[in-house]
Amino acid sequence: MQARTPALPLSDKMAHQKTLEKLVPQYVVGAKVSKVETLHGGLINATYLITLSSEKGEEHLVLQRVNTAVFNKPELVMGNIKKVTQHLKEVAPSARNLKLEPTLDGAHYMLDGKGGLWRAFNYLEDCIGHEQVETREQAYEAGSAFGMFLRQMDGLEADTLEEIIPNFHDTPKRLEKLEKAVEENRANRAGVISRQLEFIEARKSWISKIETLRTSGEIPTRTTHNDTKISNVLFDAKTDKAVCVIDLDTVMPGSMLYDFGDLVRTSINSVPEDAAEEEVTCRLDIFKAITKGYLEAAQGTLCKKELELLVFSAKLITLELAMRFLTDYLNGDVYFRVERETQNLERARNQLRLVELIEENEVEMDAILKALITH
Ligand code: GN1
Ligand code: MG
Repeated sequence: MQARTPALPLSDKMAHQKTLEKLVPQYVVGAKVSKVETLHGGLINATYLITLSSEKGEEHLVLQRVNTAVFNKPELVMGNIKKVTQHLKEVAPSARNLKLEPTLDGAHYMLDGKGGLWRAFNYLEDCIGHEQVETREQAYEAGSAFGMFLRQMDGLEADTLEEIIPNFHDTPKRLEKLEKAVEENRANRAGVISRQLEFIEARKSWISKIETLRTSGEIPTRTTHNDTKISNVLFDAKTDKAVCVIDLDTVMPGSMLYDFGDLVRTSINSVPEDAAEEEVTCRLDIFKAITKGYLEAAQGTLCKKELELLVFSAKLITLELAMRFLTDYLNGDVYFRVERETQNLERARNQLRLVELIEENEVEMDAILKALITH
C-alpha cells in the first residue's frame, strides 16, 4: 500500500470522481469501481487508488491526473515516462517497478476535456510509503533507491528525453525569476521578505557553480529524476527495504547533483518543509546513511567532479527551493498548493534555515563523504 494522505481538497476529489468513473471502463471490461482513495501527497498532481471488483475478484489501478498548469506539455511527459519505464523493464526485468498501463485501445493517456491528462499505473501491492525519513535504515534505503535509479538510467541517453520543465534546476534562472517577482510584487507581499532576500543576495557568488560546470561539459548531463524525496520511494511493507522510485513526471536531462542534493535536503531535516524555522535540523547520521546507500547502489557511475560536489549540491538545491517558494509567495501562490496565506513564506524560511545549518556543518559533511568514498 502506498502512502495515503489526504492530498487534495475534497472539492477536487468530488469533481474527479465522475471523470474516474468514465475512465475506468477504458481500462477494464465488466469491473465496478468499489472504492476510490487518494494516494501520495504531492503538491502538484492528483492520484487515486481505484479498487475494482468483478467476478474475478478485486484488483487495483492507480489513476493520476496530471496538473497541466505545471506540466503544460503533458504529452511530452508521457513520452519520457514511456521511455523510462520501458528502459527499466529492459535493464531490470525482474524488479518490481512502475509500469504504464495502456487503455484497452493501447493509449498511454487520456484527456478529460477539462484540461486534465489522465494516465494509469500498475499498483504495487504490499508496499508502503514514508512521508519523512525517520530512521537511518530508511535513509540508507532511500539513498540506495535513487542511486540505483541513476545507475539504471546510465544507459538511457539524456538527449533522447524531452526537457519537461525548461530550466527546472537552473539556479541562476530561479534567482532571476525571484528578482522579477520582487519587482512586479503582484500579491503586494514584497515588503515582508527583505531579510530573506538579503540572505540570498549574500550567497550569489556560488549559485551558478553547477550550471556552469554542466554547460561546459565538466559534469555530465544525465537522465535524472528531479524529485528525489523519500515519499517518492516505495518500500516493501514487510521488510522496509526500498522497492523502486515513483513520480517519473520530471525525469529529464539534468545533473545528478540536483537529485542527490534534493534527497539530502528533504531527508536531513526532521520536520516538514513548512515547519517553523527554529525546528529545522541537519541530521548528520541521516546524511551519512543516504550517501552510503546512494554511492553503494550507484556503483561507480559518478565522475570525480560529481563526487566532489555532493555536499555543495545539497546546499545549492535548498537555496533554490527557498527561492522558488519565495517567488510563488510573491506571485500570489500560483504554483505550489497552499492551505494558508503564509505557507510559501514559511516554506522559504524553513529552507533558508536549512541552508544555514548545512553551511555550519559543511566541513563535517565533506569529511563524512570523503570517508565513504575512500572505503
Ligand atoms: C513539487 O508535487 P511534488 O510535491 O511532487 C515540485 C518539486 C519540489 C516540491 C517541494 C514539478 O513536488 O520540485 O521540490 O514540490 N515539483 C514540481 O515540496 O515543481
Ligand atoms: Mg513530484
